[in-house]
Amino acid sequence: MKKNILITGATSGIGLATARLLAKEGYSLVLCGRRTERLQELAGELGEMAQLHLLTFDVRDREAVEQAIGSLPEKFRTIDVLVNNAGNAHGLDPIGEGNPEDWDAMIDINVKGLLYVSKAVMPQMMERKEGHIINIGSIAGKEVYPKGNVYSATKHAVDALNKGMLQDLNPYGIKVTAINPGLVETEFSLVRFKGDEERAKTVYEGFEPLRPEDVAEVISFAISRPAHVNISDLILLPTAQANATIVRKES
Ligand code: NDP
Ligand code: 8X3
Repeated sequence: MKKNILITGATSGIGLATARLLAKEGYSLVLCGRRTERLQELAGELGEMAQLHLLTFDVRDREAVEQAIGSLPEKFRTIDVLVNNAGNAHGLDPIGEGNPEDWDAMIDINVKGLLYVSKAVMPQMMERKEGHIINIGSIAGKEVYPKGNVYSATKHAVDALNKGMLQDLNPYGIKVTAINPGLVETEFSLVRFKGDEERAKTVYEGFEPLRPEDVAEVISFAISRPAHVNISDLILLPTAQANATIVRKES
């Protein structure tokens, strides 16, 4: 039987592209996000290809996370793969000018949200001594770039949690994978710049960024490795990007 995969942040960008690809590949999917309408649209698009279940919750709300994942029907209750993808940057400011509400949002979503979802899913994997957790980190979790301060701190936390999960879940035979992309053109910058489309567009101008589908292919590859192979930590960059600060742009 094909694996059952839970994806957070399936309403947009990397999560959406991953849902589309994995549905095509015949996996059964639990698709999560806050925007119910988008989830329903996606179900309309993918429903004939794959078995789907939709969950609407905010990863910041621990009770809602527990309730949603606890309410999964029998058919979807065994989660073989968890893709911890939900997350965003909020703001891009020097630390002294940063907005504490943005800091709270990033810490609550990118770090605490990832923990809450993992906590709701891990016990059944530990019981079965089988499973796979894929954490979407970032190049910003490996290096810090100017004004990236708190976003980068949250992604460094994801990097640390990935390492911690690798160690603590090792006795249970659970695979743990971090995929750390560089610049991917999604709604990420639109969210970071609070809906400013012009500013968001400039982030991806003058070079060819990753497409969300590029990341989805790597997620699918990690999932489809044989039982004895685990991709533990992977950086994926557009060819034009050397690291967190160097991007070759055409002027
Ligand atoms: P998008 O903004 O396109 O997608 C973000 C997804 O996260 C949406 O589906 C959104 O769903 C979900 N999400 C955000 N906040 C919450 C919340 N509070 N509760 C539940 N779900 C939430 O961005 P990306 O696809 O680019 O981002 C996906 C992941 O990839 C993030 O972790 C990001 O940090 C990481 N990443 C992105 C890179 C990039 O350059 N784009 C590079 C490296 C890493 P909804 O709003 O419906 O809840
Ligand atoms: C997203 C990549 O460089 O915009 O994690 O922070 S970056």
